[in-house]
Amino acid sequence: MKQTILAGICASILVAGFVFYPLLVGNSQSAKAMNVEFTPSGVTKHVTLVTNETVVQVAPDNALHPGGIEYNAYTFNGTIPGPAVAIDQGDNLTITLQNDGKLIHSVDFHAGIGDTHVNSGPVEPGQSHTWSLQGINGGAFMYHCAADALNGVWEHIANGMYGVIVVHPQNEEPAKEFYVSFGEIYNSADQGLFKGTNGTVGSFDITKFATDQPDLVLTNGMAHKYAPAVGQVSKLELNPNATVFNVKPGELTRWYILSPGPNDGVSFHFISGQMDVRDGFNQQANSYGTVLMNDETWWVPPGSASVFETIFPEAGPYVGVDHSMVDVVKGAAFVVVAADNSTATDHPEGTWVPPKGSEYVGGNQQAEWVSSGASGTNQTDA
Ligand SMILES: [Cu+2]
Repeated sequence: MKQTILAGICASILVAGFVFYPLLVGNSQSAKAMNVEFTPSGVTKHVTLVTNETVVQVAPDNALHPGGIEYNAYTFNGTIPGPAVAIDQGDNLTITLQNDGKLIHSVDFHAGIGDTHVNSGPVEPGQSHTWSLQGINGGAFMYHCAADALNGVWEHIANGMYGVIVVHPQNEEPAKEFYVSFGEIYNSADQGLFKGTNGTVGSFDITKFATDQPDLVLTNGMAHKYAPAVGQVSKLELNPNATVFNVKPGELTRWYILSPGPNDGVSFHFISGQMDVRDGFNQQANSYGTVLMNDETWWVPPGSASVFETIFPEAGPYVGVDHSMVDVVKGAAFVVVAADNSTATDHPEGTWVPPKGSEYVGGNQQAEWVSSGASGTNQTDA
């Protein structure tokens, strides 16, 4: 009976994909139609995304997951998530999708508008495809694999094929910026909390997926990646190799929070902090938008990214969490330490985003860019 229900669900999604896919092909919407004002920069940047199937460690060795957990992931550039891509509003971005894997992969860039700018279309093993989009709206947007014209898109996202693209608004203020994605893992080998997988490398579990029972919620590819421990009197070690976020008390910080799902969103909150939401959909102030000031918790729905700004006024610890508590247990928390000795470049691994005006395109990745017709160069970020 359960199999029948699952087959029905999958068939429904497939039918929806087939129905909607032709509607996505064809006319592009213009920036004018979106009522957005910006100045084309004349800059073209280029990023290469390489797709593959890769075993990734998704949970550290701790009491919750004895021995740690490895998983048969699908990846952009070998990691969950893929590289954080950043351009400035008005830039053009040329994307090359190169498929080094054994399965059909693709990519869908939410920052673009119009099918030919958003979707690569299916790229078969050994093939590549290059296309471009323009950064029209400022903000942070998801990109993800769309599999073979949506057939299997749920599995490819659940297996790790997602990332963020930041379009820096033309009126953006300088700030120390960080990127964190929260993504679910549905693992056929995971026997649950305090049990783990006993060394088995599991794969996508469609029953757990269809019944909304993720085993883990990853922060930039690993549960509790940036959370060393919980508890003061009774301490539970979460990750002995964790790195934490460092900021100066009083400095402006900006957070790009990606909620790739595939099913659940993120109730984002800073313990001991409040934040301003900069999602850009309220244009009453400017194209950047000033939506909510001094908010406590903000819902980032699955399939989107939000931009938050906050100042940590006092020295000491703060914690960024998905305030859905089951997700905290499954990995969705990270530690921020405010201290005067923090520097501008002391970002934890995987959290750096090329800032506005940067010559770099991808965080922690080789980046290529072509400016106003000048020749491209290969760069590696700091
Ligand atoms: Cu894929």
